[in-house]
Amino acid sequence: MKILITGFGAFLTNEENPTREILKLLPKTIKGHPLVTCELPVVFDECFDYLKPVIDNEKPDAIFMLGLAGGRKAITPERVAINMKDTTGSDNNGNLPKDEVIIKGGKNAYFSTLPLRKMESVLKEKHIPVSISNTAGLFVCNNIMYHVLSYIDHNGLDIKAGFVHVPFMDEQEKKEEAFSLPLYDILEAVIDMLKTVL
Ligand code: PCA
Repeated sequence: MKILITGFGAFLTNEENPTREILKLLPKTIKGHPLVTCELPVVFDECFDYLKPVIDNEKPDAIFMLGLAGGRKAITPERVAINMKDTTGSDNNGNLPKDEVIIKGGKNAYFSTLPLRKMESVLKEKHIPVSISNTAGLFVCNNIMYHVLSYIDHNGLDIKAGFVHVPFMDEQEKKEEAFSLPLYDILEAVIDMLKTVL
């Protein structure tokens, strides 16, 4: 079973992104199962133009997408992606969509097909803060999650997919009071969640 893991780099005021670091630190395999990583541009819709050929070439069995949600106090597996773009801060290409659908005529929403409760329980057992989130926001993370689940649906692909937001890492610059976790704790949490997918 092959898992494709995606992450993002810098965006808005975040000069670093723990998900980019995680892509660099992940092993090449888990229990003999290959992991493939891909850093995506923080740009509405282009993020999927970039990822689509990788999905077509790699033919993964699962797509595990990661992004930073600075300010959150836990690892948050996302339940749902919705067909909407709306933001007050621009993406890395200056796009500032307001009340725009992602795909005209597309379904309103898609649910994650990752094992959310299992992912939650393995992290709870290790006392890593975790909670299932019911909104991935309306910025680029929701955008990539929606595109990927829509692509899988429209092409009848046998691929499990979903998104997980992570909090700030201790190692990055942020407002002092903002919650953060050590990068290696986030990495361990990601590996534990990947094991539930395998
Ligand atoms: N987080 C942003 C986009 C890139 C990232 O890591 C988001 O939550 O939409």
